[in-house]
Amino acid sequence: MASSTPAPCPPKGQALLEAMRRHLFSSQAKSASLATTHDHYVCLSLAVRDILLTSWVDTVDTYTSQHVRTATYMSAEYLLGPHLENNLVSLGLREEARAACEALGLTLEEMLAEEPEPGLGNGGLGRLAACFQESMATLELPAIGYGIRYEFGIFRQQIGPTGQMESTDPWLARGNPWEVIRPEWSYPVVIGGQTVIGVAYDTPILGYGVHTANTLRLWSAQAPDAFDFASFNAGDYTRAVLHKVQSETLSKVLYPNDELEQGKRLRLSQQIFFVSCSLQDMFRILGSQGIPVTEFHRKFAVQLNDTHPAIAVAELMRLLIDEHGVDWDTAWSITTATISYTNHTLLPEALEAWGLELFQQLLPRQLQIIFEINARFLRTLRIRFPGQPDLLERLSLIEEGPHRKVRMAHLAVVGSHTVNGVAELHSRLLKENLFAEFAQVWPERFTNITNGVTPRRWLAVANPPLAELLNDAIGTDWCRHLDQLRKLEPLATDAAFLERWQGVREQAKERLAATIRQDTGVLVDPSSLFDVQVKRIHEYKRQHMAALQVVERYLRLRAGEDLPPRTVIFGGKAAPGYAMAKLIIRLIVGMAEIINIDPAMDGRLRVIFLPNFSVKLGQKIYPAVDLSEQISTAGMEASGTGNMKMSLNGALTIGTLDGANIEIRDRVGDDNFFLFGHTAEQLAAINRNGYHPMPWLENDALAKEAIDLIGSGHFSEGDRDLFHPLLANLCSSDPFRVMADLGDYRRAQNEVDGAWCDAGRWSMMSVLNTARCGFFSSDRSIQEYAERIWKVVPVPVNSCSVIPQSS
Ligand code: GPV
Repeated sequence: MASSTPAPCPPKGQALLEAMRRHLFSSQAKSASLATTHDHYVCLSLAVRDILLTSWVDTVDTYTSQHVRTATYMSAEYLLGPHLENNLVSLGLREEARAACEALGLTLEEMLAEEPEPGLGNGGLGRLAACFQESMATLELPAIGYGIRYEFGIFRQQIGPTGQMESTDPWLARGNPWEVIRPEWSYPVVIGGQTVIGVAYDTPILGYGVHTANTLRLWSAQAPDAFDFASFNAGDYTRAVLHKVQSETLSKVLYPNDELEQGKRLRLSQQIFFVSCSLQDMFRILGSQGIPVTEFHRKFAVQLNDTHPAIAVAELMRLLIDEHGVDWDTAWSITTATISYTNHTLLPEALEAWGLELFQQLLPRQLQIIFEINARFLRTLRIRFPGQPDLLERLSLIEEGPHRKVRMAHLAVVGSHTVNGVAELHSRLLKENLFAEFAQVWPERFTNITNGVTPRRWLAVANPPLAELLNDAIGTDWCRHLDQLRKLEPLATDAAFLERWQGVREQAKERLAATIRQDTGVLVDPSSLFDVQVKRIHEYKRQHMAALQVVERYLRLRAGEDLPPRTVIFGGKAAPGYAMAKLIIRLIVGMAEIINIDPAMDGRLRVIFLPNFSVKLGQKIYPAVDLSEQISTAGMEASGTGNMKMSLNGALTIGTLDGANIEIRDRVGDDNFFLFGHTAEQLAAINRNGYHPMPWLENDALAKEAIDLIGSGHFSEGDRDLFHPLLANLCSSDPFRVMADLGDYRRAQNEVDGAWCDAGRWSMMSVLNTARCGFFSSDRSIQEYAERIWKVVPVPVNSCSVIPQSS
C-alpha cells in the first residue's frame, strides 16, 4: 500500500503459511484432516498476531522506558469491527495472506467471513472511538484506550414480517485470538458496599505502516472469590454463587440504547467499574515509573467520550485524596488539568442525570465528593455573579426538585479543562444553547474538533479496487495523508480516468447486489441508482421522511411518470425499547414487500432493508453508495460520520445543513451536493411562532396521498391501525419537522434524478467528492486533539528496539 509500509516479500507469505501450519497443531491441537474453516481462521489470526507482537512489545517498552506523556481515551463503547483484514493491511501483508490461504486450499475471503466482529458499541459514538484508536497508533501517539469487555455486544438484528427481532451476540463464544488476558492487572471497585474485581484484557491496535501498536484495555468483571465458602459449607449453594453471578453481570452486556439515558442501576455500575479500574491502572503505571502522584496530569491526559465516563471527575478526586493522601486543592488542580470532555449530542433525552438515591446507595463517597465540588463551584459563582440565585441553580451539579439528580454533563464541564463538540455547528450550538451559561463563565474552555474517519478501514480495507486506482493515479501517500486526495481534482475531467472510476464503482455495486440477494433474496440492478440510508434508526434521523419519499415515488411511477431506476437501501438497528423506531422499520419492510413484487415497479424501483447493519456490512455498503442520505432535522445530528465514509468513497450527498454535512458541502462544493431543508436557525424561528405540520401538509397533495396510502393498510396487509401512531404523530406534533422539509426534500430528489441521467457529470461529481474529503480523516481530528487538548507528541517506535533508551 503506502510507500512507508514494509515492502511485501514472498518469504513473508511463506512464513505466514508455516505459522498457520504450526498453530493448527500447537494452538488448535488438530490435524489438517479435522480442521474446520474456523480453525484455519484462528490459525491465520494467530500467525498475524505473532508478527504484530514484535511491534506491540516494542511499543510498550519504548513508552515505558521513555516515560512518555500519554493520552488515555475513556469510552463505554468501541465499535471495532473485525481485526484480521485491518491488521493485514496495516502490516502490508494482505496479498501474502491471500497466497498462504490459497496454498492451503482456502480463500482469504472465507477466513475473513469467519471472524465475529466485536460489536462493543451502538453506533457513531462507538465507531468514532475505534477510528480514533487506529489514528492515534498511526500517528505514533502514546495512547491507551480504556473500556468494557462486554461478553455480549450489540444485539443481532433479524428482520421478519413483523419487523425487527433481536438475539444476543455471543462474539466470544469461540474464543478471541486478538486479546491477551492480564490477570496481574486487576483492581477492586466497591459498588454499593460490594467489591467487584476488574481484570484487564488487552487488544493491540496497530498503526498503519509504522511500528506502533497501542493497547486497547477492556475490563472484565469478576467476583473477588468464586465461592462464598461460608454459605457453601452451610449447604446454601445458590447463595454461594450469587455474588459471583451478580458481580460478573457488570460486564455481561452492552446497553443497546443510542442517545437515550434510562437511569438504570447496572449502567451506573458499569460506568464506575470501568472508570475506576482505568484510573487505578494509571496510578499503577505512574508508580511503576517512579513518578509521584502529584505529577498525574503531566503523565496523563484523560479524554471523556461523552458523559458515560464523567464519574471520573469524582473518582480521580477520591483516589488522589483517600488513597494517595493528596489535599483537596492540589487534587482539584490535578483533576482539572488532566480531564477533558467531548460532548456528542444536544438531545435532552441523552443527557445523563442519576437519581440521588441511587447514587447514594451505589457510590456514597463519590457523591460526597460531588457535593463538595458543587459547594465550591457555587461559591465562586456567587462571588462572580452576585444576586443571581437562578443562574446558580441552572449551573449546579445537582438538579433540584422532588427527584434530585446529579447532572453528569455539568460534572464533566466543571471537572474539565477543555470541552469540545464534534462539528462546527454542533460546537456553536453547544455554546449558544446547552452550555450557554457555562460558556459565559469559562469562554476559553469550549472548542470544536470536527470528527473524522480512518481511511485505512473505510477506504483501503473496505474498497480495495478504489485504493488501487488511487495508488495508480496519485501514488500511495493518501492512506497516511488523506489531503493528498486533492491530486485527483484534475482527473475529474479525464475521460480515461473516469472510465476506470466507473469500473470501480460498478464492481462495488455488483458486490453489494450479491450481498443483498444473499441476505434478503431480492434481485437488484447494479446499474440503478443506489440510494442509501444506513445508521441507527431514530426519529431525528428521519428514516420515515425517506420512506414517505419512496411511497411518493411509487405513486408517481404507478401514475406513469418516467423516473430513472432506483434501489433504495435502508439499514440500521432500533433500540429494543424504542417503539416508534421499530415501527419505522416495520413500514420500510412493508413497503419493500409490496413494491418489490409489483410488476409495474420492475426495473424502476426496489426497496431493501438490509438486516443487521454492522461494521462488516458497512464495509460492503459504503463503497457502493451513489446517493448518501443525510437528512436529519437541522441542529440535531451532532456530526455524523457515515456521511464522511460515503462521500470519501465517491457518493453524492442529499442532505440538510446539519452536523458535518455543512463542512462536507463547504469542501466538496455546493454544485456537488444536493442541499435541502430548513436551517437550525429557521427551525428555531418556526418553533418560536408555534409549529404545526397541518398547513404544510394541506398544500401538498402528493404527501397527503402517500400518507393516506400508508394509512389505508396498503403496506400492512390491510391493517389500518398498524402505522397509526407514526402517521398521527406526523400529522399532529411532528416533533422532527418532517412536514416542513418534505417538499424541499422532494425538490432535491428530483434534482438527483436529473443529475443521474447525465452519467458523465455524475462521475465527475463523484470524483470531486472523494478528492475534496481529505479533511475528514480521523488522523486530522486526532492531530487536533493531540496538539490543542492533550499536548501529546508522537513517539516513534523503532523495530527491534531491543535495548530501549532510558531517560
Ligand atoms: I450521546 N452519538 C452516538 O452515536 N451515540 C450516543 O449515545 C451519542 C452520540 C453520535 C452522534 O449522534 C453523531 O452525530 C456523532 O457523529 C457521533 O456520536 C460521534 O461523535
